[in-house]
Amino acid sequence: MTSDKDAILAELENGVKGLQQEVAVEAARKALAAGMNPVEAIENGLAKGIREVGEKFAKKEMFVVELIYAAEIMSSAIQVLEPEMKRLSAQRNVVGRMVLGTVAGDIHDIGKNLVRIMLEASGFEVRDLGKDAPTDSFVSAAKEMGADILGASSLMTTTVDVQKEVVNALRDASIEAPLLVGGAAVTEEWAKEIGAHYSSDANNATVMAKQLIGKGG
Ligand code: B1M
Repeated sequence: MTSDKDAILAELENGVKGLQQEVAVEAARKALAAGMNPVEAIENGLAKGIREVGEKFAKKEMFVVELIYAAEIMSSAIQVLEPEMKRLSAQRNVVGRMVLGTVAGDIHDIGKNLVRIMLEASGFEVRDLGKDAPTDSFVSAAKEMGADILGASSLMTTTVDVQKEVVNALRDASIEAPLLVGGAAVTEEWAKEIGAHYSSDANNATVMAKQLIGKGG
């Protein structure tokens, strides 16, 4: 049984890093058929593959077009897993309202989309600003929807500073809702330094978000 699971995780990882869309998508279907938790399939399979692609890209062993294709493959496999993610943590009552986006200058949105899926599944109404979201849009969306909490994702060392701009813009607009930050370039120390709250992954983001709005268990 464990070896079946390991084989599926390896196929998920290899489908992404080997740029084989059918392998990754088929492995996602197999993961569901085998009763695997979709979050585990993403974290221990697909995400391992895409991070390896990122390392190869950094070492100039892969081209940007391959990076783009690997990201597309990952997204299409996530689409297969998404309904089960939602079903597993489905909750009817709205626990809170959240504005979420990838900061200006940054177009990475796979992780942010996972965070949105998990938040929605655990009862949050989410206003998704998408990627490369202007700092002002965090403020205007928070006012419009009466957000209880905001979230800003950033994947690059060159765009983490923009999270600080979001903190400042919220403060200038007298918005007191907490800001959750995450993404590969973000650390707990950075979050503390800018007066935000850190979350390491999509699962943890839902736990943190609930705690921050006083709905944590
Ligand atoms: Co690019 N990229 N990329 N990229 N990319 C990185 C980030 C990089 C580290 C790769 C590398 O060189 N090793 C590097 C940044 C280096 C740096 O920091 N300075 C890099 C670069 C340089 C670039 C370009 C500049 C490349 C170029 O064009 N020359 C360009 C950026 C353009 C721009 O943004 N202005 C670029 C483009 C792209 C693609 C479009 C091809 C694609 C993104 C597609 C997409 O997102 N739709 C891409 C990808 C795929 C990556 C890597 C390989 C993988 C990112 C990913 O999807 N991971 C990445 C390498 C890496 O991260 N190690 C890399 C999987 C995902 C599930 O994890 O996003 O970390 P992650 O999300 C996690 C947690 O971080 C957390 O939860 C998620 C799930 O558990 N989380 C949050 C995320 N957001 C959160 C928010 C929260 C809480 C938790 O609260 C609000």
